[in-house]
Amino acid sequence: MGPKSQQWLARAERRIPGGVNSPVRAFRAVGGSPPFIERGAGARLTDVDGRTYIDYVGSWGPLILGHAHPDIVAAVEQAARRGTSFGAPTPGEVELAEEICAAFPSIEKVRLVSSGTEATMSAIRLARGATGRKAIVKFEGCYHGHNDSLLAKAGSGLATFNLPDSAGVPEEFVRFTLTLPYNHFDALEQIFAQQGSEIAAVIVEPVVGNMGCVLPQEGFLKGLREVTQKHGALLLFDEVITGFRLAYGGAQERFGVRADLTTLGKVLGGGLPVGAYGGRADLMDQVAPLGPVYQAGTLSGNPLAVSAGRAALHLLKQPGTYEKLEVLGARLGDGLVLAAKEAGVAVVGNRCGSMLTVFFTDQPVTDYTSAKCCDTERFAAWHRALLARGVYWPPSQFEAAFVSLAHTEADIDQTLAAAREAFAQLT
Ligand code: KE4
Repeated sequence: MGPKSQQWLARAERRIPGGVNSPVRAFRAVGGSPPFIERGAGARLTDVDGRTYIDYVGSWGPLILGHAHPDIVAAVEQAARRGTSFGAPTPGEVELAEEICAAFPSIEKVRLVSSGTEATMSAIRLARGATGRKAIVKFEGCYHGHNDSLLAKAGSGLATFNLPDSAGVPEEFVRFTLTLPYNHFDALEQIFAQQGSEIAAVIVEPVVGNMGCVLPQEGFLKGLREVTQKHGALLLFDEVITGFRLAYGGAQERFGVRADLTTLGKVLGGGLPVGAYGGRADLMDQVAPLGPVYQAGTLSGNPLAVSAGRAALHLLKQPGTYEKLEVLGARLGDGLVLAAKEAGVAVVGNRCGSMLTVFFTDQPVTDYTSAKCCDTERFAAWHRALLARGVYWPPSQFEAAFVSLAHTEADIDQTLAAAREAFAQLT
């Protein structure tokens, strides 16, 4: 990290916990310190020391169109000139809601909020309010934001309720959360057989980004759909990462499974703060002011964020978008696995479209237990070597990397050259 970033970090740490406004940005998992970013343009970031990087974090998913896309910048500029926030309904929010419902057939009505956490917190509350049930099932390794009731980890036995996964969360707040292993359908069937009548919803990342990229095994999502239907529980797809990323209609379009409730964020905001939760009208009509489930937000549907989101979706709707992301994602993912093989480094590459992870292990990664077998020290060394060569890779083995429409094949090839050298440095 350059001298100016070091100065900024020292100054930041005096006033911001860890010097960052979100923990993963502190680079604790990979050692070293984070470069402080001055600007982004297309597929690249430039730090305060003038160093430029090819960016595969993409702000953790939102920047699928690359940084400072001219159409998005123009939309935000125009919106700002008309006022930044009114706390009153605007036509843009209606048009964005219509666009979301057109993209996701399972979403008949939608509420905009300002983050993914707000979206999942609200959707969980709605699921409980609509079903009158308390229990929520989640999966180990899936992250749905920092809602108290979801900062939970599996207790001693699968059927036992959870333990808090953060200080400050009373055990009572996670008493109705059940955590199961991802891709283990038998454990899910067992829980529903025992407690199905108490379960309000199952929340799942249909393709996981938060233990690194892990794909649903054949039949897993369809099984979730069937078992929740059978027991009167709701299926909640957390598509904050996958929505508009894996297809215009997200994982639901890609895998052909319809959720009862869906949460969105990241790409939906075009890089500005937007989250959303939506689903069947009979459920959404239970949300205030129509129904008894309360949820509110000063900046929900904010005109700037809405304008950025609408500009982003307009661009993503263009023909060929997801084919291009698939080609770039495959070039990068396959190239990285080959580069590791040629260097004699054991890795497993998981990829779905333009989201991917290089796991430093020689075993398949299908759930959190197998993800945790990775050699995180080796990943950290590889990450540092990439950064030194101008490639900005997510600073955690347990995060997904993202390719954008701004990346070119030349960028991918430059990345693969840097990766070959970084792998060689490990042996
Ligand atoms: P936010 O509250 O951070 O906007 O969204 C929470 C969230 C919900 N659901 C999924 C599937 C998510 O991935 C996230 C947030 N993702 C993390 C990293 N994968 C954001 C990065 C961070 O925490 O700084």
